[in-house]
Amino acid sequence: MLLKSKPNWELPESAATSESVFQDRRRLVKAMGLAPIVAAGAALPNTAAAATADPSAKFYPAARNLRYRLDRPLSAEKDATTYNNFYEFGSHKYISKDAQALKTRPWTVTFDGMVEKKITVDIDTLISKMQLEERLYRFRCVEAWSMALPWTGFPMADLVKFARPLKGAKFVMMETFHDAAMAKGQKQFWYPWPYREGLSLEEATNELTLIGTGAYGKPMVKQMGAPLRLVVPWKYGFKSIKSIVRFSFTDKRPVSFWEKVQGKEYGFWANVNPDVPHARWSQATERVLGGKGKRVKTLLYNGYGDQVAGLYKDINGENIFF
Ligand SMILES: Nc1nc2c(c(=O)[nH]1)N[C@H]1C(S)=C(S)[C@@H](COP(=O)(O)O)O[C@H]1N2
Ligand SMILES: [Mo]
Repeated sequence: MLLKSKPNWELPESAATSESVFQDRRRLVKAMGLAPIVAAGAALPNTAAAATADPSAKFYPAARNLRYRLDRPLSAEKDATTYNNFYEFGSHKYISKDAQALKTRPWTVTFDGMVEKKITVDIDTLISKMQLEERLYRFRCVEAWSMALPWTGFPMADLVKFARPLKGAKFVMMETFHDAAMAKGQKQFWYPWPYREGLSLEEATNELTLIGTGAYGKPMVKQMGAPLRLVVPWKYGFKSIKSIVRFSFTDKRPVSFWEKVQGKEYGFWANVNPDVPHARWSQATERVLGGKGKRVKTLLYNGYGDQVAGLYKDINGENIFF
């Protein structure tokens, strides 16, 4: 993000999939009794396929929670899976092939810091304890492009309950894997690996805050942050940390990855606001991915003010919008 984002003309221009088309495809998949491709692979008498199959595939597609509606068409799956920010695999958008090096099983998640008891749990055990649902959310990157996505996951509030933080905990720090042999981008020593992000506990337990385990009715693809990522739709995209291995509860505000790199441009709160420009560009409008260069007005809190504005009413003396 220190680099200028790619100019529009470098992007593939595929049309957005409308919600109804997407639902039809899901219905078709269901009617055919087909689980996603990985699960079908597991059914074959092929041990290699079985060994690499995603054990969580059986939970997809999850039922859609109709409380969360969009004001625009969903982004095409192809756009969401081929235009990504995942600096662990390179500091540009076209990392989807390289990201296939990410090994997502075995995968454990650790809960530590101010918790009743430190817990390390296998990802599939964790997922099996949670109720997965699908939600349609807008997504706004600080670089002023946006998408609309069908996430699958569970409320982060349920994860916090599972972790059993102590009364004095006020924030949760999240951490991505750190393995430079697997993720070549982590050889770029000038970045403060591993990627870290943080939320206040009120933010983490807000109804909108989702722990994403999938998208487009399937387990999360690697380039989008498999097997577990954060989804906070009212904040700039860099807050939505991918491929999480650790949740650490604390009474001190954590310093996030981009805050460490360039704190004057990428703050802790990073709530979307069209009237507060980034240090180097305006945030007033956004380029809709797959929208043939179309720009739309950016909404305060990315349109989620009803749910989240109250979180910030007592925060004084600092800018909650970058
Ligand atoms: N670990 C990690 N998480 C990350 C990033 C990253 O580079 N590494 N990029 C962030 C940024 S800047 C954005 S916009 C979103 C992009 O998510 P997407 O590729 O699924 O659209 O992931 C966020 N989470
Ligand atoms: Mo971003």
